[in-house]
Amino acid sequence: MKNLLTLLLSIALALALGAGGAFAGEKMDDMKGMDMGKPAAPSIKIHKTVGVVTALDAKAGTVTFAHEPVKSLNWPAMTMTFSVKDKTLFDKLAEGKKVEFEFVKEGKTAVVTGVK
Ligand SMILES: [Cu+2]
Repeated sequence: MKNLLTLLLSIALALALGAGGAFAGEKMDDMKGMDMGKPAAPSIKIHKTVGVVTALDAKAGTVTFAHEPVKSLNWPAMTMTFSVKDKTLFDKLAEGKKVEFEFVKEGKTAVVTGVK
């Protein structure tokens, strides 16, 4: 329980910092020059699992996975919809395809950050 609380607090903090950073235009520009992919706060935990794409909507930026359990979140296997902000990830997604993917939690939303 304590670990979960710590995780939630760090996510809340990271989101607060992230929201602040969005208004700091200079900082964002600096980040673009660095080859470090998506600007994600280091305290945001990346979760990994395997899932089969059951639906996807590139326009809406969503993908539904029937995914295997996620140990780092204590999630059982389930079918759920994820948000996809990086539209290039749709190149690697297709209905019925089984992929390894990574995601982060942003509040109640799970955002896919990588697809293998
Ligand atoms: Cu799930």
